[in-house]
Amino acid sequence: MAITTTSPTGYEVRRLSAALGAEIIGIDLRQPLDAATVAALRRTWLENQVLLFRGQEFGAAEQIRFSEYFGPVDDYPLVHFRHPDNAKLMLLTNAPVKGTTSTSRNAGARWHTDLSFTARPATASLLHAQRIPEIGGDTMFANQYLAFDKLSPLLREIIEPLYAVHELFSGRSEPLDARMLEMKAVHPRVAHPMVRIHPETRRPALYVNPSITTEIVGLTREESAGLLDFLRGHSVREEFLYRHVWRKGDFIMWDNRCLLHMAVQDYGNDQVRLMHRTTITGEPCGRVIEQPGGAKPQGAAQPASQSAAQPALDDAAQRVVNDNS
Ligand SMILES: O=C(O)CCC(=O)C(=O)O
Ligand SMILES: [Fe+2]
Repeated sequence: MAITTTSPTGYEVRRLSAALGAEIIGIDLRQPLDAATVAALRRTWLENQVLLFRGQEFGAAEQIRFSEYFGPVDDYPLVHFRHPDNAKLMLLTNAPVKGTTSTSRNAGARWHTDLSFTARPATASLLHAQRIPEIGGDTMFANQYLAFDKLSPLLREIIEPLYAVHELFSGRSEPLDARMLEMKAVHPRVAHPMVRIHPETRRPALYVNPSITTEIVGLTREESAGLLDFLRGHSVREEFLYRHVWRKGDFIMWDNRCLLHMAVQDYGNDQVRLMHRTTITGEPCGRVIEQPGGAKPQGAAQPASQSAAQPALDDAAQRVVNDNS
């Protein structure tokens, strides 16, 4: 495939790495876009998973307007990350916020996909670089279509029907503070398919969140740990990656349904990094396997998921729930 191509609506597309990503050249996001351009961008995004627009000097209103071309903008459920002046915007920074230590200063520091602790994981996340350290503070992305394709046919077949449990804050080694415990109570555990059929491209992608996937439904803890360990390493092999070195004014939109990402926290607090994030609400995916407060659901598991082809949560799922109580 050529490195640079021109879209039918006139913008240029320059590929960012062999694995994923495209820079869009020739669009000024301070202006509203027409429907044909939005449709073309959506196609380019689905083909490349990450879109990069450089040199975009716009404010919250323009970021929200652009985000809404791709779906409803979420007022982010992790409330402590919300921008203090605008619930549709997340503020990610290591600088103090209104005179207090920023709660988002360590956000996204491990490989993950956004909002997989809910049954509507984010479709897209969009990040606008306002202030960038002189060096460091990159963001890495890993293509999970490729991660799935590069498994052996037998392992693909084995994991295709499986579900895994995603649990908010489960990967943290430090004790949870009161606010986190409160958030955990309103976000019960969710079982997601380990291989997610992308709702738009219909391509299968590995869907294991290295930060918060705790176990595979129906396997013993030992079996589960072994397989998840392997998949955590496999899912971020070098040839699946793009690493973005930010410049002020860069605006990136990524697809959480087929990518992992992480913020590289290799800079000190003497250097300010400040990003504005918007999040697009996702399609229903997976099933809640506990109710808020940790209670078990009555009767059948809650409605599902990516397609009719996905099996319902069975007795094995219920056993995992019980084992954990
Ligand atoms: O700050 C970054 O580079 C990414 C943070 C993150 O995980 C996110 O915005 O979802
Ligand atoms: Fe994230």
